[in-house]
Amino acid sequence: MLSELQWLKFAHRFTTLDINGSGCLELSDYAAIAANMCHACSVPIDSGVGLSLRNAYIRAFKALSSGREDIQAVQITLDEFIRFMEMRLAGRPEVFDRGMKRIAGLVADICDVNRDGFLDEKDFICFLGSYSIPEGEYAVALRNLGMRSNGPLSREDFISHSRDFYCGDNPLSPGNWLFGDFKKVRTKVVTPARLKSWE
Ligand SMILES: [Ca+2]
Repeated sequence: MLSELQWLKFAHRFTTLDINGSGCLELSDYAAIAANMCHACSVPIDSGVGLSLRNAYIRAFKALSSGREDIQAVQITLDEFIRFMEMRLAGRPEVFDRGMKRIAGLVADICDVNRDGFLDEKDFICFLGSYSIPEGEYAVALRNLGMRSNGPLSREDFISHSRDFYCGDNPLSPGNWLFGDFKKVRTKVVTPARLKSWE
């Protein structure tokens, strides 16, 4: 069973992935994220690294679709997404390291526009801007990740924060803030009871 913190993080992550705001996750959302990220970081989507990113996001969506046939028609609901995260990633850093670590490294490499091995604020905003995250949440992410006090994130910091976001359950982990303000769950399907303990 997920903790309230884990549930909030996954519900928040769902809304950041729902690029077209349909209330479900579709293949087109995942393709749009790869395209947005390449565009923000001036990487051609048809370059080797651009195609790797696009393929990584498409594979991630296929995993979420659990072998359903017509992937173009698949719509993942919030409950399905949260159930998948609960079964596959929550509390399982070894699963993250087997699959998603590679994607996180690829994202860090693409967003590291000047290729110095670190994500500065400008790089990190290219990352945040690739998802459906209101600009008003950028500052809270930068602050809680320590970028305003400690400076740029290394590639390893970024991967470690990603692992903490998906697998961790520590309210003090900076990685909780990797995709913006996870306490502001924006989905319409959150029940008041779910949010009560965070008011
Ligand atoms: Ca969508």
